[in-house]
Amino acid sequence: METRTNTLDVKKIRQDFPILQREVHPGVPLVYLDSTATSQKPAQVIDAMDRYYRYTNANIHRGIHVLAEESTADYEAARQKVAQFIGAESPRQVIFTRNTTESINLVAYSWGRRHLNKGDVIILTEMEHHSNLVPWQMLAQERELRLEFIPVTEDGLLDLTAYPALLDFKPRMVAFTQMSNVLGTINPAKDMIALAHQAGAITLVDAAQSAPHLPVDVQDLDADFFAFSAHKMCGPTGIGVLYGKKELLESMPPFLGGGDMIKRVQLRSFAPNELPHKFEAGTPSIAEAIGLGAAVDYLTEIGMDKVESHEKEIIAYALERLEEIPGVKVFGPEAAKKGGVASFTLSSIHPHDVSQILDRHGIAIRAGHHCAMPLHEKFGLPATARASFYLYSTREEVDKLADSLYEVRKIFGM
Ligand code: 7TS
Repeated sequence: METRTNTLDVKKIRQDFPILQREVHPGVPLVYLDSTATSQKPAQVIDAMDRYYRYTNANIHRGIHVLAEESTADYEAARQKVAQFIGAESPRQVIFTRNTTESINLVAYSWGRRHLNKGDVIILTEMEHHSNLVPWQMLAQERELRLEFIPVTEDGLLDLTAYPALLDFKPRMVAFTQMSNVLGTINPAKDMIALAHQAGAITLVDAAQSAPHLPVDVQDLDADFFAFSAHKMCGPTGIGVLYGKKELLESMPPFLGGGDMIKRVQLRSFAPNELPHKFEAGTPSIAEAIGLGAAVDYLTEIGMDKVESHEKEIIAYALERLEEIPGVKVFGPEAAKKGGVASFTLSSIHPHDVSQILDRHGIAIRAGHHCAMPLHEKFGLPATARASFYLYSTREEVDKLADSLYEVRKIFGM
């Protein structure tokens, strides 16, 4: 069994993930190839949350008792860890939200409604997840804004030759994904941001797929906003992050109103709290923040550069194995330009049927439009099957996927 790549001791890593020890049918072990949707969680994360509920549970920022103080300290320590993980100058620039979707909605709602007016232009790309499309569409409808799109090439890359002409429209915002959840394409975020800034635009990076899989540094990127979810990076559901530049966050009105986000309240008015609390109304996801902190510790100890190289090896091998299967077409660029995502079709077999047959072999993939309907339309497809990989994925699992796809062909008489 080939579980060690040049970079990671995958066998050892897999032992950290209790779910990877289970069988999904009698005698059939789980082959989890759906980490783009959500990653599995190591015991280190599960235990940190369990410990919190067993020994520390209390509401934060309010009680003057031991549990409340410990709980607050743990929650704020998690914020500090996240700040360090993404290279933020200060933890005050790290806002805890529910997920990437909420982070982007926060920016569209609060920054967008404060700063954008009729006729203003927003640039997006054709490969965006619905989370980085619909909030801008809602804002555009309300404010009569114009949305423009960087096209995607046949190879699944952004057609950046079209970008300068779009920047001539003097957009106010350029929002794009750093890694596509369908094509796996890694976009040149730093260059795209620099060009956007030269044109006077603010930038938002959808890092839902990049932060879990690549080393990221918001200051090096010079990103204005940067959004991601804990559940895709070994952390729990229910917590995400919005990073923002301080002066931008300070220029924005609160998103939700309620407890914790205020400094002072009178019957008819309020004064908002300091960053980051201004954007964290109500009791937050405390255990989840602590779980995210543990996930950051876990990934940091392994090393994001190693996670990235491991996935590069796995995706290169996966493309090699998939492309040898007659009838398989994988979408997106060559392995060197993408992360661990392989979306494919198998002849005219519906991806749901492919997924269902793979499930009999314990293989979990996703089938559908992966919340990127416009991108699928561009390629003239209602759906694709998608296998995605993470730090615990092995070459042996890729082999099982390939072998099972031959089975699918056989079942369909090919
Ligand atoms: N942006 C990208 C690029 C994503 O891949 C996803 C989730 C989101 C935003 C939204 O993240 P959420 O945590 O707010 O839901 N992508 C997927 C996926 O590909 N399959 O399931 C969820």
